[in-house]
Amino acid sequence: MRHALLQKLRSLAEQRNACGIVVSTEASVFYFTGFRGPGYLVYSIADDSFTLLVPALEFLRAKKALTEEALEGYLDVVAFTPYGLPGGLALDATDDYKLVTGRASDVISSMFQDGCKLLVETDSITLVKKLEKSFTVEDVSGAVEDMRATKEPWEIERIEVATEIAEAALNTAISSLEADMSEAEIAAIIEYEMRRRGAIDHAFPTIVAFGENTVYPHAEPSPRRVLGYKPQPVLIDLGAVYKGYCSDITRTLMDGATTEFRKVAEAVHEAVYTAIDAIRPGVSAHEVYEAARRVLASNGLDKYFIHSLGHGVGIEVHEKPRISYRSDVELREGMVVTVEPGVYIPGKFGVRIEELVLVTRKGARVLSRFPSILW
Ligand SMILES: [Mn+2]
Repeated sequence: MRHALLQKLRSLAEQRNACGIVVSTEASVFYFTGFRGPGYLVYSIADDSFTLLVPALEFLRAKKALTEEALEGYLDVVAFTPYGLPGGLALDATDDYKLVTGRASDVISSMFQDGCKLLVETDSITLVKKLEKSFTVEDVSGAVEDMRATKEPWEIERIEVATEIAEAALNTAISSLEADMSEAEIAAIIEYEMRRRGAIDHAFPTIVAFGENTVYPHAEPSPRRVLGYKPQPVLIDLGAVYKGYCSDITRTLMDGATTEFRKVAEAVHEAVYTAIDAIRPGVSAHEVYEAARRVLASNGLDKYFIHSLGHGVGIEVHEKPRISYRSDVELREGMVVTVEPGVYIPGKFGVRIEELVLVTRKGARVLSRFPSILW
């Protein structure tokens, strides 16, 4: 599985005539190694070797991750500690325990010849500044993001399970809705249900909004706002993390929907599916955005659509590609993206419907299965 991804890193180093690569964002280290935590994946062209450099306390967990991913022959784990461990190490008797003293940036620097070109994927300016003292540093964050944007079949399977978990939790939450329940209680039910069903975490703090709170795209669930007896719109945006991969879906419902709510919700629903119909490999992301916007405009609602249409979903809940009016990214087979137009009418209510979609060879496959018309 993942050794094919390591091969892509090796090719990148070769193409750019570099002496090596350092990958250091938690999401990308996880992508290439299956280890989630602080660490650095280092590739050296000179000895054609991959090293996962982790703080001493993470050593055993990193080893375990590599065993689980069948990466043992491809990648060495080395632990570092800035000042050494005063009590010595119970583990240093084992053959494979490698501990080096020094800061990560010094350990990395010692692996390469001064002055060579080093490719770096990081969000740490400190690391870049330190490496720049000895090497020509080239940022490859964009290239790594592009690799991650196209999903392997095993990644898609994980996203599908994360979606099933979120939808099961959503189903429980909707059936639990009662007049005396608060937004926070519904959010708590969702988070509990996702964990109970195998999610390791939520992909982002669950959004539950009732009534006027639905006008905020990122509403915060309140323990004081209860549903009550009067018909109210209910907006729920949730996602689970399963084996490191996220899901992301939104539904807006209303029991006893008003005519005005129904009209807006139907326009948003049409916008979602018109945009999904526009998805296929080779199409520009902004064209998909425009397809949704046109539907809202023909209903006089486009001025209430105040965010982008969607985003890539994978190890991170927001990753490449962005689907906005400015995005000229070409969609490719294997990308997983959200399609989530929303209409937020100040002082009244908001409606957002979000589907999770896989770009296929011919078009799009909607991964989210939960009914989208709930009024
Ligand atoms: Mn989203």
